Amino acid sequence: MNTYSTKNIRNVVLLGSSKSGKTTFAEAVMYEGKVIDRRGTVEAKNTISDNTEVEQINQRSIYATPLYAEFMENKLNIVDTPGVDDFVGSVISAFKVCDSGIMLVNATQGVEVGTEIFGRYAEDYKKPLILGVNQLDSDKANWDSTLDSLHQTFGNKPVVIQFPTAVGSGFNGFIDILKMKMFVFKDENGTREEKDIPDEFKSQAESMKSALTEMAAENDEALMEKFFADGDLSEEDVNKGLRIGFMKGEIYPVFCLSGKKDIGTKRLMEFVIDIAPSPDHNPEKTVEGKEVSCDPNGPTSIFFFKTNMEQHLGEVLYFKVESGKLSEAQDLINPNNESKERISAIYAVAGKLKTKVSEMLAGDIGCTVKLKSAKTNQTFNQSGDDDVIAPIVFPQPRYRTAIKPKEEKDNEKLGEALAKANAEDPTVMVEYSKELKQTILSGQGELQMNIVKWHVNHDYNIEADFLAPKIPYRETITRVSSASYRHKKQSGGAGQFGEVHLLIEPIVEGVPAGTRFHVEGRDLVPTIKAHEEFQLEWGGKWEFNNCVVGGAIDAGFMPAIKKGIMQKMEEGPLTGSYARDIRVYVYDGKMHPVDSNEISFILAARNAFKEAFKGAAPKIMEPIYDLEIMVPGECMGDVMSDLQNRRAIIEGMSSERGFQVLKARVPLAELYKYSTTLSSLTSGRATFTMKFAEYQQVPSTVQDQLLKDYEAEQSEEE
Ligand SMILES: Nc1nc2c(ncn2[C@@H]2O[C@H](COP(=O)(O)OP(=O)(O)OP(=O)(O)O)[C@@H](O)[C@H]2O)c(=O)[nH]1
Ligand SMILES: [Mg+2]
Repeated sequence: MNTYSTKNIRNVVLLGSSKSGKTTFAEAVMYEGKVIDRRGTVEAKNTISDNTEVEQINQRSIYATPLYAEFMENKLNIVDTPGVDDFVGSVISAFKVCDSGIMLVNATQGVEVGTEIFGRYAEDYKKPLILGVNQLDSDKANWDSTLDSLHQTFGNKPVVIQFPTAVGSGFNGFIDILKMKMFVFKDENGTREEKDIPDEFKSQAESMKSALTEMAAENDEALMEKFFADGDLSEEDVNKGLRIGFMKGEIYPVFCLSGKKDIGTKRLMEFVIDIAPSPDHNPEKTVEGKEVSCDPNGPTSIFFFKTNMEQHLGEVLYFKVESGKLSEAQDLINPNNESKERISAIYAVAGKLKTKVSEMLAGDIGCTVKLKSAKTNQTFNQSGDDDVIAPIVFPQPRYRTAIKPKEEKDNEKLGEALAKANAEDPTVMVEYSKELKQTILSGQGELQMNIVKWHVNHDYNIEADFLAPKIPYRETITRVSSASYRHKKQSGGAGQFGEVHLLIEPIVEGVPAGTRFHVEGRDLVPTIKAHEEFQLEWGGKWEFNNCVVGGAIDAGFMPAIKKGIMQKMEEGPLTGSYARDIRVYVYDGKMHPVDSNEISFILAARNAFKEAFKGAAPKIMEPIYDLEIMVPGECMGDVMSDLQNRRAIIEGMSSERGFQVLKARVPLAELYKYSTTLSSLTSGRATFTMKFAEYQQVPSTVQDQLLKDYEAEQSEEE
């Protein structure tokens, strides 16, 4: 294979809702690029893109798959992505290394939620977008309504470059407004004929052409002048103006396609080579915000955007050359650990096909193997250069589950399998929660979790179960309370003696600490001799006040008293959850000249704290999440009534490009498998994000149930 110069590379992410036909279209691109001489199908499980066993079983893309085609003396790298937003992490990684996108829209459906979601990402990342109206050969295809939905979603950005002469089984070509020609396809292998536009379509084509020309002219002053002088522009000039609008993200050119019948593929590829930006238009930034120029003569720098375990190859790392030239056997430095690593082999990638090359220039995408320390999101540099490319930012999880091996002995191996799942898809997060005593797996959705489980079982031979994840409740108090406790033990030898009197009050933001209390039948105005505040690692805080006067307890025992209280805070008296937001005053106590020691005061403080806690109207607190749900208008009623059953508080509603956006606060306890329910309520047309907001007290009915559950659990364990 040739070495392609930066200017002759196009990196394009292939986007679209689930089943819009991305993988099938990618197959046609590979065919037109002569990478393959026969096209596979998703059904026959032999496409070049969906080449992993798990993708073939599920008949859908799960990973971002880079593919290339050598075409018109350029290298076209396209990255096929999954359409289900459980795998949005792959889409985000693909965006990172691509400079423009092709969004496929299924002409039988029009805009779907995936179109909307990935369209938003394209806008956020400022990547120009081409819209391919696909599956026009399908009986249910509808060009007009698909176009309407595109305008509803993207406003006046979609600009028709081609329109079909017929849709459904008769779809065999289209009128191309840029070329002012009709393209007719004679077979299902992309063989095309360019013809004059027939009379019946002439006036439509001409009026569209003049609108397009004017729109192209509007993007550039010189073009505008030319347009006014001549009343027309050459194809080259229209391309130029179109390109300016396209690059600014103001024009989304619309194309006609049938990926399955290879209609329109090649024409779209030509357009991409003509119009889409080469990688030097889109320089990366370092973590410090410095621009890294995509210059083949600069220092070598490569960024890893994907990791995958592959048969026969082991761990494969996919990279983009961000700057300079990468050569076979080149030594690079991993700035994270200053270690040197040799890039032993470089491959150009077309899914499972890997072609060994000797070098790659800035902007190109490839993969390598046998690296010791490389991970997704790392940068490797030529020695002397320590630029670190800003990492890919992955979304917050919105699905939680606990996972447990059927057999205890598999615990360690399960950890290994889950670490691999995280390496391959960084939106899969794994945490062993000491507090909940569960391995919590979180990510984007149930389907994604099932894929993790499949890998655990298939690759590691571990049988594992998903369990409902426990909720990290917190405990706190709502009123002042006091207690005293004497710990005394005399059993021959040295005895133990410690007595602690303490008072606790809730810490409430904005409410000052109390100054006068009523305890043990008298008024107490604490004289604070020492005050300390502690932020708790599980959220919230606690304060400790030593108010002991007259030497009742030696200051030397205060650390033991704090320790005792802290032990009880770690295991809340109500349900064993962590306690928080409590202010403690130790105001009296007793010592014994011989028997008092550390352990005595730890135990006295623990018990006094526990007693006081029980009398302080304790409450259980639960984590509350902010949800933002994007729903098609007609499903709004169902989504709302479901939310009401989840103790949700609706905070706002707005409409955005044909969808309703609902904001709500919902307790985590009510969100188990929410994404699955939402999907079934809306036939997969809604999506949402969730973010931790705060801890709030649970309603009393919920508290009663939790106390009962805890009691039952305790007696079971006894
Ligand atoms: N009629 C028709 N069917 C198509 C076309 N393209 C794809 N399909 C069918 O649509 C289904 C989905 O195709 P894929 O290529 O897997 O779609 P995808 O967008 O890659 O789907 P995900 O990877 O799941 O997001 C398959 O059954 C294809 O055969 C097309 O142009 N015309
Ligand atoms: Mg696919």
